[in-house]
Amino acid sequence: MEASQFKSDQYVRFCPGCGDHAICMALQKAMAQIGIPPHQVAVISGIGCSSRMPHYLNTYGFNTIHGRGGAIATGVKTSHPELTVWQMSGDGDCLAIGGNHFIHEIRRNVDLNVCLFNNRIYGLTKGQYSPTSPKGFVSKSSPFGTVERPFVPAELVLGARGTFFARTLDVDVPTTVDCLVAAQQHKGASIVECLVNCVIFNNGTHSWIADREQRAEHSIILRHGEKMIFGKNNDKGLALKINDQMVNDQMVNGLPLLSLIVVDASDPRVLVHDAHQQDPTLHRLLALMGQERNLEVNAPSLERVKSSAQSDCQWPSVEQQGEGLLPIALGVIRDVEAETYDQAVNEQIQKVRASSKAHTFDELTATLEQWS
Ligand SMILES: Cc1ncc(C[n+]2csc(CCOP(=O)(O)OP(=O)(O)O)c2C)c(N)n1
Ligand code: SF4
Ligand SMILES: [Mg+2]
Repeated sequence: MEASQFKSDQYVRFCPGCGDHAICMALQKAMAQIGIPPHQVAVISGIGCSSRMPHYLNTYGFNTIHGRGGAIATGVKTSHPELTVWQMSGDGDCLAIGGNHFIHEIRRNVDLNVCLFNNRIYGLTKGQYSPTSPKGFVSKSSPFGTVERPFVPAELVLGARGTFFARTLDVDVPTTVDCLVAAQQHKGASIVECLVNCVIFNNGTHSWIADREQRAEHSIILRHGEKMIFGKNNDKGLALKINDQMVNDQMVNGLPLLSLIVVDASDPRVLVHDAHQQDPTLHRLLALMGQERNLEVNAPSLERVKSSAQSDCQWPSVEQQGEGLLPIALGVIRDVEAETYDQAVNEQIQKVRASSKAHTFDELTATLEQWS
């Protein structure tokens, strides 16, 4: 199929330069690659700039109410399991007003594909801070800087026992397409965090990895079965460190602390990515890598990190480096199997129907116990 078959005839109202344009294009490409015809696809959203996405995709669609896309998408998938259901949601829509629906669609493992557009701002309502804005962020609704601790979406997904999590970047369309295709192939709730730029109200929010010169040094694309290698010369790798030399200080309930470190790409300790590992310990470490720079506007590690960037990304030795210098993970971080809610509900309905004495309303009132 062609991407053009998934393009609607509607005028695209995202601002020129908005990262949502690129994700829209990646969605059309991914849908064509997946090959499920438009009439078997439903795209559900809440409210926000990113939630306008159903207008631009030539599929069934419903631009619903703020924060409720997850509840409606759950209903669509459960009542029409034959449909492929996507949910489009912003960081405000999904993590503020819709936070409760979000965690429960993940916990239930409803077979949905969720694009979480994280521009760390409320775009549509003109620039208020969101649950992913870093602490200290100055916005229309926080003129003196926020005093709140932000969410790391990956942490929330894994905390809700998520079975699929991927992270991608608006300016990297090929990786976005790969993540979207993998999300659709996964049976269960697939969350793809799309890091998007709001050129009007939060320009450059992801420039640490979005800027072409910095991206190779500051991010890593994880691929199942492949070595965790990154850097503009592919000269760095990720390895696991157990703080054995500090065991006495850092033992937690008898367990040593685990951390990821950057080593030379040729080091035999370089890890191979296993997205299908049920145990989420390593997925969590990978998903949280480099995230402390997203937590605070003036994160203590940032000055150090910035000065290393200015000096053309001179990475310090393993002994010198702190977690702030680990790259941000992109690609599919977790993809594990588990029973889905929609399948379980429908199997239960079949089972109850098969053993029930009443199959019509008349039979129900005539043969079974009645309530009034
Ligand atoms: C019940 C309700 N409360 C508040 C709003 C106002 N509102 C509309 S969109 C939005 C936030 C949008 O931010 P986000 O979800 O991050 O999407 P973006 O525009 O950044 O893509 C808010 C607060 C609303 N439409 N409905
Ligand atoms: S306000 Fe921001 S998020 Fe909304 S369309 Fe414009 S650039 Fe995109
Ligand atoms: Mg937003």
